[in-house]
Parts: sequence; C-alpha cells; structure tokens
Amino acid sequence: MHQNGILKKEDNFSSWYNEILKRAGILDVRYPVKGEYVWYPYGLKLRNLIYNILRSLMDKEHEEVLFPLLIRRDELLKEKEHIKGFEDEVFWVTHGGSTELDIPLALRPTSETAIYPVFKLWIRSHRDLPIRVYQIVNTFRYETKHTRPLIRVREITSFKEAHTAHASRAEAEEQIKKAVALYKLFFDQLAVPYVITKRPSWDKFPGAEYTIAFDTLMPDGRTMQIATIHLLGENFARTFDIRYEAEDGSSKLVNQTCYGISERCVAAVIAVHGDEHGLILPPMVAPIQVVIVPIIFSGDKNGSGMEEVKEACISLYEALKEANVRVILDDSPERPGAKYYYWEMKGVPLRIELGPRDLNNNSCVFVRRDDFRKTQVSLSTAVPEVKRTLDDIQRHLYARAKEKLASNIINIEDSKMGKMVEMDELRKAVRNSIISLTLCDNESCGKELEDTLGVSVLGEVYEDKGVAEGEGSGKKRCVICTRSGSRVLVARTY
Ligand code: PR8
Repeated sequence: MHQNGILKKEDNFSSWYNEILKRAGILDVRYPVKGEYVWYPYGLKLRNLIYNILRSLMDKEHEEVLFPLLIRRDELLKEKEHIKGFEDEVFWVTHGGSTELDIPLALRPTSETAIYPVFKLWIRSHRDLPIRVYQIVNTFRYETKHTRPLIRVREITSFKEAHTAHASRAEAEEQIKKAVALYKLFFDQLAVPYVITKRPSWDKFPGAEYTIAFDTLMPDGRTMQIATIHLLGENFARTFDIRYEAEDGSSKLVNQTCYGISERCVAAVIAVHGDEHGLILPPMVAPIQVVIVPIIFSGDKNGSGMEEVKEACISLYEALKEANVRVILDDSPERPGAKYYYWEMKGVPLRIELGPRDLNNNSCVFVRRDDFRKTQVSLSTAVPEVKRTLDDIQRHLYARAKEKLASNIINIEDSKMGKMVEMDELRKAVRNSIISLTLCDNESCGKELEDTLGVSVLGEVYEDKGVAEGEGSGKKRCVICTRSGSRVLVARTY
C-alpha cells in the first residue's frame, strides 16, 4: 500500500484498476445491470478527447453515418459464419409492450448485417465505389466471460466501427494497410504501445478471411486486444448480394473490409501509464493538462503577499487559457498537500505551485506527474515552458511504455527446445510477458499450446518482423511437433 491508499498496479492489477476508476472519477460500476457502467463527467471528458482524435483521423478518408440499433433476425442469421460466431452473444428484443413481435429484433453486436443490406441499395456501379463509412455507437454483446469495466462489457458504449466496399481484392487489401497505418497514428497519440499480428485462422472475426489485431501489454503481464482489422473479401457481398456494374458492363461482387475500436482504448491509457498515485494521463488526452496551486496556508490568509500570489496565479491561468492549454486554478480552501494528492489521482500531467517566495523571485515551480521532477521556472517564460514540458511528458510516457513492452517480449530460441523441458520454460516466461516462438500451420498444434499453457496465440507479427524474430537463421521448428514453422507471438490474454 502506498500512503495514498492505492496498491501498486503490478502487484494486484484488478484491485488497482477498480480503485482508480472510482477514485479518479472515470466510471461508476454500481449500475445494477451486469456488464454495464456509468461514465462519470471526468471519465467522459477523457473518453471524448480520445474519440475526438479517432474521429479526426477517420474523417480524412471516411464519412460518418448512423445506422439503427435493431437488426431483423433474418438479416442477422444470413451470413452463416458470422452468426456462428455471434449467436451466443446476441441480446434479443422479442416483445413490443405485451405483443410478441413477428420478427424478433437483435440489439446489434456489431453492424455488418445492419449496414450491408443497405450497401446493396447504395451501390450500383463502379462509380459508387469505394465506400468508406464509420459510426461511433453502442453495441451489445452477451459476454459470458468475466465482465470488467471498459475491458469486457456487455454494452460497448463507444464502438467505432468502419466498413468499406471496393471494386477489387487488391483495393480491399490496400485499405487494410491504410487502416493499420491509421490505428498506429491513433495509438501513437495515446502513447499506448502495441504489437500488430495476424490472428491465427481459429481466432479470426466470424465471416472474415483474415484478421489483423493490435494488442497492448497490461500491468499483470496479459495482453489486451485494442483494435482489429478484418478482410471480409467477398463473403458478405455474396450473402447480401452486393454487386456493382463494372466498366465493361459485367456485374461483380464488391470486396469488403471492416475494422473496429472500443472503449478498451481508454482502459489501455489508464492501465499502461497509471501508478500507485493514480492516473497518469498523456497530455494529448488529459481533460486537465495543468493545475495551478497557489501556496497559501490558512494561517497566512491575510499575511503579506497573499493577494499578490492570488493575482499572479490568476494571470498565469489566463495566459495559459489564452494559449489553449487545458488549465485549472485550484483556489479551494483545501491544504496544498491535499490538492496534490487529488490532482495526482486524476492524472493531471503538470502541476504549477506558486507561493510568496516564488513570487519574490518572479518564478513558479513545475512538478511533472510522470516522474515528479521539480523545476523552478521564470513567470515570464511560463507559457512556452508549459507547452514544452507537456510535449516532453507526452514523449517520455510513450518512450517509457514502449521500453516496457519491448523488454517484455521474450524470444524462445528453437535450439533450447526439447519437448519436455520447454513447456515449463514457456510457462514461466509467459507469466509476465509476451513470448515469441515457432509454431507450424497446424491448428491442432496451436490449440494444444493454448490449452497446455492457458495462453492465446496472437499470431505472426504483421510488418515489423524485428519485434519477434528468433536468433539465428536456422530452420524454425514448431514447439509442439518439431515440423518447420514460423515465429508467432503468444501471451496470456484478456
Ligand atoms: C468487429 N465489426 O466487431 P471485433 N468489451 C469491450 N471491447 C470489446 C468487446 C467487449 N465486450 N468486444 C470486442 N471489443 C468488426 C470490426 C465492425 C468493426 C473490442 O470486430 O469483434 C475489441 O478491442 O474484433 C475488438 O478488437 C474491437 O472491439 C472490435 O470488435
């Protein structure tokens, strides 16, 4: 326990996480429906700043749409693979008042089967393509695994789903690459590090040809999937008969992709950066970037210089506001120490203290939330120094988190593997880390590894192969069957 009453997140992540959500004012978990939670005002501000970034990235090449929540049963059941994956997770609306509905309606678990019948109406000729749309909506999944605020919820309140349709497979694959690049930019701004992998065939999105996923490492050594990008190919187009007239007059099926992000991105920001004092928010998404705390003790209220301190704080506050910094001045009657704890808990990246002695020197004190470093700063340069420091905190948080992720990817060398010994070695290595090892294409080997170790195969690293290569250029051998295989990442997952 720390003096502020918060555990270290590495020791007991679940308790730390629940405590933080409450004390920092992110979510109220007392709502009496399982898997549903209430956003507090501060949490919602954080969520909105994060989603503003996502929205502005999306708006460059997508158009926002808004589809209904309810999906007809017959539409939802049309795509066989898709419904096989989702049938146990669907909430059904069966009655209107006391009248049983002719056609039961599903609360969307995701919107392919809501959107694609309408794509069929919108798409006539090659001139209508490509279509790239997105929406940010709530979706419902009857999750049976342990529910957790923001991480595994039954009402996903902030589901950003994008859906695209193209004239050719090549264009759809090109879109996959663009989506990966877009999500990279997004998580870079949240200072959340990731690994990108191609999911094994048994873990792809129901109805997709393949799935690319972003995962981040949580403090308890498990990974959390924070974004997915799916190549749907012609699967849904065939089911929903989405065709276009090509330039040569022939009728062709469209090629599709879809990709999504949920409030797990908010959970990632909280989990990756926070510490035993509370949240640490990257300045890009912090609802309050700077808090100014006047150093005025109650006994001194009428003492010399107090009015001047207040005035100096107000003018610094005004100047920062003018410079578009999200700043507040905490002139409440609490003692400075109590204010420090409070704003540290809220994750405010930078605190400025200003008391009579500072004012005499025409200066103030900066205290950074990321490393608690204190510096004396002249009041005359405070505004540009705030901007510089916030940039530095943003960079430092990302560098620190990236380093932590990189140092927790353990390469298991093929040469060390003799079937009996290695499982124990793997079990130990995967307790707190992502491991990289060799697996063949056989689903049965992957499943055996997953079952034996209680882990998931994340898949082969997408693009940046350097992350997970084993040493040496020798032939790579599957840890289960010793046939030749390729390197994959494996981890305990959420
Ligand atoms: C799709 N269709 O649906 P996906 N709680 C919180 N986050 C969740 C939950 C949950 N119960 N379930 C999933 N996510 C595609 C792509 C339209 C958009 C998050 O894909 O089922 C996960 O981070 O993979 C997941 O990667 C993302 O939503 C998209 O969901």
